Amino acid sequence: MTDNVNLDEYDDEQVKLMQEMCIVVNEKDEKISADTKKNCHLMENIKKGLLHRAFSVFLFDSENKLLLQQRASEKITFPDCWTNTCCSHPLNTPLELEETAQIGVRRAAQRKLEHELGIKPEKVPLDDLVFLTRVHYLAPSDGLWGEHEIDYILFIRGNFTLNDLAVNKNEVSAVEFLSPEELRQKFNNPGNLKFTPWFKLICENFLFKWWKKLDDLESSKDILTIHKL
Ligand code: DMA
Ligand code: MN
Repeated sequence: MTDNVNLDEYDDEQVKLMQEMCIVVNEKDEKISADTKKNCHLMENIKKGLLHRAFSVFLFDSENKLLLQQRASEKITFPDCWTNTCCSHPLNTPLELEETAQIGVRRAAQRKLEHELGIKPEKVPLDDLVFLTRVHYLAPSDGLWGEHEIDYILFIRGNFTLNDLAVNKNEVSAVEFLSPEELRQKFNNPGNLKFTPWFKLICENFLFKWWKKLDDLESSKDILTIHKL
C-alpha cells in the first residue's frame, strides 16, 4: 500500500488520529486484517476494495429528538458536514474486536461519545446502546479521501440534554436536537448546509421509520443482514 500522501496541511490532532488501527473486513464483515485509519480512508485503496468496520450512533432525548452534530473544519474527511450524533471506528484491540453481542463496537461508541461530545460513559451504559443492523456503503469525500465501511447502527434513548455535553471543538463545531419534522425541513431547505453521505443514506432508507418506533426497537432489529446501500 502506498504511503506517499502528505498530511502536513491538515490539523495536527486529526493527523495523529490517522495512525489509529482500524479493523479491515470482507463483505461478510469477517475480520481480514488491520490497517491505519489513513490507509483505510484513501480513495486509492478504497477503489481496490479496502473495507473497514465502523459505527454510527443515533442518540435521542426523552422527547425523541435526535442529536445531530456538525463536523469540525479540522476533520480530514467530510469537514463541516452535518451528521448523526457520533461516528467512528472500533479499533484493532482485543476489547473492541470482541464480536459477541456487538460488544466491541458498543465499547468503541461509548469511548467516542466521550471523546467527541464529552458524554460521560455512565450516561451511556453499554446495555443502553441498541444495535439495529449493518450498512455497507462507499462514499468519496474530496477525491483523495473517502469512506468504505460496514457501519453498525446503534440507537440510544435517554434523559439527555445539552448540559450533558462538553463538545470537543477539534471534532465538532455545533450540535442540535431535532424532531423528525425539523430534520426533514433541514433536508428540504438545506441552504448552504452539507450533510454526510452515510447520514443521508441512512435517513433515506431507514431512519424515519425506525424513529417512529423508538418504544419498540426490538421490531427494527435485523442483526444478520448487511444492507448494501
Ligand atoms: C467514521 O466517522 C465512521 C462513519 C460511520 C463514517 P468519522 O470520520 O467521524 O471517524 P472519526 O471520528 O474516528 O474521525
Ligand atoms: Mn471510516
